[in-house]
Amino acid sequence: MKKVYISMSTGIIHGGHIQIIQRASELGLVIVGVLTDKVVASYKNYPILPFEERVKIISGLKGVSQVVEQDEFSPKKNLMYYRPDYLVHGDDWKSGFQEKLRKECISIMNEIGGELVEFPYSELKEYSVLENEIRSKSALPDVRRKRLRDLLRLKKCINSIEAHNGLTGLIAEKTTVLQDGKTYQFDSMWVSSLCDSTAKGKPDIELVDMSSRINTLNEIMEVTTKPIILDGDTGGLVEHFVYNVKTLERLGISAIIIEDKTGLKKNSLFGTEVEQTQDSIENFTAKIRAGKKAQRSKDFMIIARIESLILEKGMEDALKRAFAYTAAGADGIMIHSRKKEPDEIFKFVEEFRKKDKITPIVVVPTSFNQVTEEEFESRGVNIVIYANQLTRTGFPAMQKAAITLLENHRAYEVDQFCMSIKDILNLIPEEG
Ligand code: SPV
Ligand code: MG
Repeated sequence: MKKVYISMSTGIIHGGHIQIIQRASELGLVIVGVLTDKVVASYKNYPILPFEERVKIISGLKGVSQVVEQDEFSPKKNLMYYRPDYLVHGDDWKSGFQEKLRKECISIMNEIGGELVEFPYSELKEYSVLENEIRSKSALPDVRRKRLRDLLRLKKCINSIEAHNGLTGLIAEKTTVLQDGKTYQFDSMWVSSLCDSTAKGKPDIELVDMSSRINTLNEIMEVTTKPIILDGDTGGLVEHFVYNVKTLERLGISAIIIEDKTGLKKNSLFGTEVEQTQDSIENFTAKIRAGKKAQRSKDFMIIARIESLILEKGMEDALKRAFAYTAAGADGIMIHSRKKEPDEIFKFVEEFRKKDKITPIVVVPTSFNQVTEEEFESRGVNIVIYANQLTRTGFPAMQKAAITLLENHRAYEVDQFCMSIKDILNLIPEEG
């Protein structure tokens, strides 16, 4: 009997899946490679059901002979091992980020003397409406809020990219890269105070108030499903913070990071060039405790950000604060630095991890930007935030276009930098 291989990630079985499996079983014994949770989370939303459940469901389907684990986005390893006669796939991977993978699979199948069989995706189109509907459920507050903790359980280190409006939210949500058989997407979004303020033409001094920050969050949440970490600046007055915690968790925000500064907040990357005052341990721990007490859901995270290194108060002060903040109930620690070299960040992580192996550590490598996520992970960091790169690349591109228009008194010269009208019209498809 011939062997047929299919990859599956779904947790919801609909008629379209049954149809593919039935057709595949007409070709031979069907082996289904079920994608692990980590792989599913790396190219689309966090799986609706855990791997073990998906295996049980798929094993029970008529026509499935064997279910195996697929621990990479590319089925390459399994194809080489099981050497099927047919690889079955929907033809929707002919374009988009999977195009490269398709070519690779064709050459593997040639190598092992097998063949790729593609089913027209158009026949399954009605099911994509159903899938979108199910996916949109992950944007609901209770589901989205817990995603950050889910991801932290699934991966040792996750990343986060800045988003400050619907469009940057969509970039954070959808950008996918396929590299060496693995897929990469951003795990979460960081709603930066710097970028939210900059987008409004305002300085980053806690001037953009919480109502306006919530408008930004809503705009992003309306078009995305990934978990959100809010840059909460100092958290404001304790009396206000407790209300804001409740509002944010009700919205479905996963975490707020508050920094241990007081008075007029200035951006940390100014360091000691401007006057900035660090809060006392006593006050800041009281704020953390009040926030944790106010919280209603179990998933929401309050992460304490330590400014000791930014303000040149020394490593000992940073560590003392870190342990005081976790003792007060902080769900994570963000350590910040504006040095180009990562040494003080690494030292902090090393010392903190000697006493605390579990509290998530967050870094924002804007200055120490040579360190890869893999290296941060190996040192014990759990969240890497790319805090401002979309704003810092988008702004000069727009400025260049504006200058070029003024210089040439027409739009012709700018056209070479522009996406096509067709692309901008199709950038955001209408739902339907
Ligand atoms: C932000 O993105 O607003 C931050 C990170 O707070 S930093 O700008 O590095 O202080
Ligand atoms: Mg900020």
